[in-house]
Amino acid sequence: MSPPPPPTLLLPLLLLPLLLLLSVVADADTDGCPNESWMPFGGRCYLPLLVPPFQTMSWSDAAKACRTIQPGSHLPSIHNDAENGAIEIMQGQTTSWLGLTNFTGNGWAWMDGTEVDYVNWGEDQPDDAYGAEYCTYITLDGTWGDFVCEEYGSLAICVVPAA
Ligand SMILES: [Ca+2]
Repeated sequence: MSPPPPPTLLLPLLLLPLLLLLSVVADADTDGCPNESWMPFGGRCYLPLLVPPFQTMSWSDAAKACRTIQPGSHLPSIHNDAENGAIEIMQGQTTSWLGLTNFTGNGWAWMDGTEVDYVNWGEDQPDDAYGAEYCTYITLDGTWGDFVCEEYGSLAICVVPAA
């Protein structure tokens, strides 16, 4: 019969199952997001719709796709450089729609009702170049442009507040 392990080894041996259990629980944690597909960032959860049939689409189709995939989710509002940079990374080699619209002609408003406290317009934007540029997208370099809403050309990134 072997002697019992010294006390200094006993404690780690007893803690090991507890640590394993905690790591499993941590893996299952979605940081308040609907599921593991959503990326937690800054108290919100992001889901780029990158797979077919969700690729580039019109602004209204993108907004609808978000509502369909997760009730309460919407196109992103952006309030600082960090959020702008995160979306720029998530969208990869495409552009994506933002939740910033000017449907009423009375000024730009975020669809989630948050204050327009940050903008990152590209040079000469918004320019309403086609006369009905009521929607906004984020370009490959992270700057924003106004654009025709029904143009099929940008990605949907859905956002929902973390629970
Ligand atoms: Ca424009």
